Amino acid sequence: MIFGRTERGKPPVEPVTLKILVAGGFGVGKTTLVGAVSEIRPLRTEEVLTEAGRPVDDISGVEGKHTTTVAMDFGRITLREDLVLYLFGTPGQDRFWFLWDELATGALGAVVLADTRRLEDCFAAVDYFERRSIPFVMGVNCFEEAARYPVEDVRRALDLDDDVPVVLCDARDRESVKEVLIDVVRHAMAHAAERRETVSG
Ligand SMILES: Nc1nc2c(ncn2[C@@H]2O[C@H](COP(=O)(O)OP(=O)(O)OP(=O)(O)O)[C@@H](O)[C@H]2O)c(=O)[nH]1
Ligand SMILES: [Mg+2]
Repeated sequence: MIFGRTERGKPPVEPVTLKILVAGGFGVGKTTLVGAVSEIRPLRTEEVLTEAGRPVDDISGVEGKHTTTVAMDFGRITLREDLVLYLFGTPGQDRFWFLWDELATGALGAVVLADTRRLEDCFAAVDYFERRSIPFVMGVNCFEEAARYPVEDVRRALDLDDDVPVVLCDARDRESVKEVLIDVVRHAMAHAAERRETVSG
């Protein structure tokens, strides 16, 4: 190595780093998703759901849940030698909405996770990204206990545009989550190219 050059004379690859948000309703598996793919020990900000929080934290449908994200999840995954994603998981509860703008700054795209048993919980996240023209992919986290629906039914129920990818996934499974993240990058790239065309054309 001489001043950053490898023996073969090629400069070392400086990876492109992209910021991706992982959003969605309370308890849909955002923290699980970041933890499943991150190659660094994910940073978590979990707090115990307490009796005192019961009036404000609606845990119906996620009774088995004992902790919740209060600021963010952070993880990293190298998709290719020259492409690294930084993942930012948002808090799922309404009382943490004030953090979203901070987290969304500079994001290339997002995954909105949904649980078909509580589909309406992701309306707010969908709305948020649509309003700001941040490209997102809808990831349907397939919990064993939940009924399976065709992706087109989910699209219709959420009134998503035709170009928004809807994919079934398992937030606990590294390969499955990787596929979703690749979809986000592809979708965001297509979105950016389209925007450039609109501006120049
Ligand atoms: N069966 C099943 N359980 C899952 C799956 N994904 C997450 N879980 C479980 O669901 C619970 C909630 O997951 P979290 O990852 O904490 O959800 P979250 O979206 O980060 O929750 P908040 O930060 O509180 O909004 C945990 O107990 C997970 O183990 C899944 O795909 N299948
Ligand atoms: Mg969480």
